[in-house]
Parts: sequence; C-alpha cells; structure tokens
Amino acid sequence: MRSVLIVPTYNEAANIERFLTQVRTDAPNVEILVVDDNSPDQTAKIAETIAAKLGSIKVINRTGQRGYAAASRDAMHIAIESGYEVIATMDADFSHDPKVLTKLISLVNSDTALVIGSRYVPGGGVTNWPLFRRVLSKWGNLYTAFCLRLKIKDCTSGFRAYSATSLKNIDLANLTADGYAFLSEMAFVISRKKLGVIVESPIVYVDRAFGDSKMNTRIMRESMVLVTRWGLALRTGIGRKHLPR
Ligand SMILES: Nc1nc2c(ncn2[C@@H]2O[C@H](COP(=O)(O)OP(=O)(O)O)[C@@H](O)[C@H]2O)c(=O)[nH]1
Ligand SMILES: [Mg+2]
Repeated sequence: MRSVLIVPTYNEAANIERFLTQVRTDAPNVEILVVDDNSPDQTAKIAETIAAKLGSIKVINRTGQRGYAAASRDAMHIAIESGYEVIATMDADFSHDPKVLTKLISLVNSDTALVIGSRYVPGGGVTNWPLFRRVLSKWGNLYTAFCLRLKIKDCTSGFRAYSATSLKNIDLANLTADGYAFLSEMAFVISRKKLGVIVESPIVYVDRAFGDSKMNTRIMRESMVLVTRWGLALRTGIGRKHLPR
C-alpha cells in the first residue's frame, strides 16, 4: 500500500538529518512529509537539503500559528489529496524507533482505521523519562480513556498509522485541539464515528537525547479541559455540538 510518514517538527535541527536518514534506511518504501512551523533553528532548511539528497521527502514550511495539531491536520489533508493509502505519524526526536514503522503500517487493513504504537500494552514501555512525565502520561491516559469511553491504553502516543479511507470521513478542519490533545481527539472521533478498529501494537518509548521537548503547561491544560468537556458532553448532552465530527 502507498504509505507516507508525517513528521511534525519544531526546532529539531539536532535530530532531523539523522532521523530522515534512519527512516529511509529502515522503511525505504515510505515517503515522508516533514511539516515544520518555521522553526527558528532552520529545521526546514536542513530537511530540504537532506530531502534533495534522499528523494521522496517533501518539506512543508508553515508560517501561520504554530501547533502540533494544526501542522498534523494540514499534512493529513495533503496526504489524503495525494492519494496515499496509509498515513503514519512519528516524532522527529528518536522517541519513536524508525525500525517499528513498517510494522505499524503493515497492521493497517480494510478493517483497521488506526494502529497506535502503544507504551501501555504488554511488551511496550517507557525508558529514561523523568518521573513527572511518566506519571502525567500514565494518569493522563487512564483519565482520557475513562472520559471518552475508549478501550485504549495509550491515546496520547504520536507514533501511529491511519488508513486514509478512514481519515477521509473526518472533518479535519472542524477539530479543535491545538496541542497533543489532537491525538486523543483523533482516537475519539474514529471511535465515535465507527470508522474502523483501533489496534495497539507495543512500542518502547525513549526520551529524546537532543533538542528540547515542546510540552508545556498550556498544552497539558488544553488536554485536561478538552477531554473533560467531551466526557461531560457524552454523559450529559451539554455541549454536544462541540464533540468532534
Ligand atoms: N510542526 C510542529 N511540530 C511540533 C510542534 N510542537 C512539537 N512538534 C513536534 O512534535 C514532535 C513531538 O514533540 P516533543 O516536543 O518531542 O513532545 P514530547 O515528546 O511530548 O516531549 C516532535 O517531532 C516535535 O518537533 C509544533 O508546534 N509544530
Ligand atoms: Mg518528544
């Protein structure tokens, strides 16, 4: 199946060249769409240089308001329009192992809408993350699954493969998250619209060695607020019109 990997980047100059080279080695048939938010550290420029060398890599340089969600949605829109059948996503900081990419892609089929590289199923895990991030992620996931009534252990993993057929049924422009809440929002909308099975495949997440995390309190707060609001709408009907479609 024709597959593309979306890589949202912001200030990943220390990782991007090695990352793209590694993905090309480990998943040679997967085309790549880097979606950068005009990173001050010239990530897009570095990506363009390596793209010219490796081929089958497109770099989108966004200039509007930056955000993981908006960048991912723009890239998904482009990927759908370009006719890819599987659309994968991955972080550029080596937290996600490029060697696992082809496995996640291979699990997408006509029944499966989304394959999540999951830290919280048997065989999965997290190494060298500070205690605060571990607790936040684990409890955040338990809370998200409870609020959204999802039987998913890792709603917030950005290492994924979607079937394009399912994505076509989502009104991406209508989604509301700005930050990583986008990941829960996508799982939620796929489940609500019954677009297909959601499968979790174990991954071992490794904290980045280079560059800085863009996680901040605003992004954490957004996640809490949205998930709580959607959970209340599901149970009480209040704010139902704000549920993602
Ligand atoms: N385009 C874009 N990418 C982003 C943005 N924020 C984070 N990313 C990318 O999303 C991925 C995950 O972000 P990261 O900072 O590592 O988050 P963490 O792993 O949760 O600490 C990385 O590839 C980042 O460069 C953003 O605002 N715009
Ligand atoms: Mg990271």
